[in-house]
Order: sequence, then C-alpha cells, then structure tokens
Amino acid sequence: MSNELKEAVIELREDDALRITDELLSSGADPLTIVASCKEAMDVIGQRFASGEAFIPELIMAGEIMKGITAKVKPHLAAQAADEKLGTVVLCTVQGDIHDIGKDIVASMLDIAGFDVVDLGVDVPVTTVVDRVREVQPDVVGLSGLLTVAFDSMKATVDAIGGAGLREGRKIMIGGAPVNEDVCAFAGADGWAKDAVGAVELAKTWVGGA
Ligand code: B1M
Repeated sequence: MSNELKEAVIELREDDALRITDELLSSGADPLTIVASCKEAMDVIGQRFASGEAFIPELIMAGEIMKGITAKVKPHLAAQAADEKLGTVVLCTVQGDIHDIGKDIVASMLDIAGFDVVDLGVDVPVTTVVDRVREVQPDVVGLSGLLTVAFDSMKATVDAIGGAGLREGRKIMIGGAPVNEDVCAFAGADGWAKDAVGAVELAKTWVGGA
C-alpha cells in the first residue's frame, strides 16, 4: 500500500496523487495495489461525508481524482491481458445508482482476464438490462451498486431476468462496497465479489476457466 498516495487522495491533492501514481507505476508497483490504496482513501472520504466533515463537492473531486488514477493504471493492467476468450459479461450499475468507478475497474479486470464485457453504464433501468441480456445472451450478468437503495434495484433486476426466462445457462454476480452475503441472498443473485479480483475469480469459476 502507498500511504503517500492514500494521503494525497484523502487530502484531494489531485496533482500530487497523479504524480505519485506515475512514480509508482514507473517503479514497477503492482497496479492493483495502487487501486487498493485509492479504495482505502475513498472509504475515508466516504466516512467523512457520512459524518458531516465532507460534502458533495469533496465526493465529486475524489471521484475525479480516482478516475484520473484509474486511467493511468488501466494500460498497466492491459499489459497482463489474456489471449483466450472466456465468455461474455453484461455489466452495469443498477437503476438509481450512478457510482461507476468500481464498476469500471471490474470491467477492465474482466476484459483483461479474457471476457468480452458489454458495459451498459450507470443508473440502468431493469427493462434495459433484461433487453440487453436477451440480445447478448451473456454467460454472466454483473450488477454493481454502492447505495443501500441499490439493493432493491439489484433484486428487481435479478427477478426480472428470471421472470423473462433468461436465467438458465447464466449466472448473476453482484458487487459494490456495501454488498455482502446477506445482500446477495436478498437480491437472489448467484454470487457476489468484494473486489475486482474476486469478480474475475468468480466469473472464471462459472465459465470453467479457473
Ligand atoms: Co457517493 N456515496 N453518493 N458519490 N460515494 C457513497 C457510496 C457512500 C457510502 C458515502 C458515505 O456516505 N459514506 C454513500 C452511500 C450511503 C448509503 O447508501 N448507505 C454515498 C452517497 C450517500 C451518495 C449520494 C446519495 C450523495 C448525495 O447526493 N447526497 C450520491 C448518490 C448519487 C446516485 O448514485 N444516485 C452520491 C454521489 C457520489 C459522486 C457522484 C459524487 C461520487 C461517485 C463518482 C463516480 O462513481 N463516478 C461518489 C463517491 C466518490 C463516493 C465514495 C466516496 C467512493 C466510491 C468509490 O468510487 N470507491 C463512496 C464511499 C465508499 O465507497 N466508501 C460513496 C472506490 C471504488 C474503487 O470502490 O466502488 O467499492 P467500489 O468498487 C470496488 C468493489 O466494491 C468492487 O470492486 C471495486 C474495485 O475493487 N465492486 C464490484 C464494485 N462493483 C462491483 C461489481 C461486481 C463485483 C465487485 O460484480 C458485478
């Protein structure tokens, strides 16, 4: 973990955060360790927001910094890309939720691991997910959400996929900071992952690539 990077993100020092990221990457640091440091920083900012010490502009700024860091990290992840195609994943952030930083990292990691990723974006209506699942016929459907209200959207989306007769032969994965076993059971998903590495491992298990 890079404490220097974590501190720079927490203190919203964008230039420093991007410079430290460059330095870490050129010194051969593991890109996923960089992402993990940033996630810790985002958790601190989130706690400050929840306790009234930080406000929406800070959340927005933190999001922008994180996006800048992710853009720098992605090409280094791509260097480890697999040749073999493992399957297709339809991925989105569920209806009512616009958080996409974690989803985008999951999308990149799945892509690098050999999955074709169809990313539907954020705040995606249940009907859109169902329509795209019918069209794409993916092996895995991935639903991301960071808000507690997203749990209801996840459940509604899982139910609608089942209701449309589209669950056979595919798995549904959920994830996002507040997601755990209980949320997975509530939503009726097949599994959940706590981070992007876990998401790739689970998806690989499902398609027989692990
Ligand atoms: Co918001 N936000 N936010 N926010 N935000 C949280 C989530 C919050 C926990 C902060 C807090 O209060 N402590 C809180 C939710 C509380 C709750 O519901 N219980 C919150 C709130 C309240 C809100 C608003 C409602 C604020 C407001 O307007 N009053 C609003 C909601 C808007 C909406 O969605 N409708 C809002 C808005 C925003 C911004 C737009 C300003 C910005 C997001 C920018 C963006 O995404 N483009 C933002 C941010 C930055 C955060 C925090 C600080 C950081 C999120 C983040 O990017 N983390 C967040 C606090 C926190 O997370 N602790 C917070 C870094 C990222 C790498 O981690 O997304 O967890 P994460 O992804 C990880 C794993 O979770 C996993 O892999 C990723 C990589 O390891 N993963 C998956 C993610 N998706 C997966 C899917 C999988 C598997 C694994 O399978 C499919």
